[in-house]
Amino acid sequence: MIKPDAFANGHSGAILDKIIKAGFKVIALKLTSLSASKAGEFYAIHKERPFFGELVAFMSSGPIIAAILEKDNAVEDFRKLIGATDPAKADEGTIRKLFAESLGRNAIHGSDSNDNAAIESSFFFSNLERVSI
Ligand code: FUP
Repeated sequence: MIKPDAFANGHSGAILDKIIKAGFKVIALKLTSLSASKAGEFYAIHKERPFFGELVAFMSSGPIIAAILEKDNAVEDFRKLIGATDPAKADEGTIRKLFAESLGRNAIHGSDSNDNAAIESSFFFSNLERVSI
């Protein structure tokens, strides 16, 4: 998911270009926005954390781009491509290093396991909205 900061700052095209050039196939793609309620549902795992309110407010503050990506070893390779959660700690050349504003406004989300990738894909997309490649 391209987050509201990266969308608002005009980085969506450059981010998608890096993702495709890194070998990921786009299986589904959607420009949308999250209500506070949907953002809270997406990040429910963090609901007891002190930053939850701020996270929900940010994630519902503007458009996002959701995508399903396919590649061998996709979860691990995508997390390498996006870099550490805090852009100040992200490696040079990673998407968060290049495009994120801060820990809370960090440009992009990537699923952290195959199981969560399946859950998060179904959060945004029906089967009709996915291509088979
Ligand atoms: P990541 O898997 O890299 O997206 O990171 P987490 O699941 O740990 O965190 C989800 C989001 O919560 C981050 F993208 C940004 C936000 N967050 C904060 O705002 N403060 C923190 O201390 C940790 C996470």
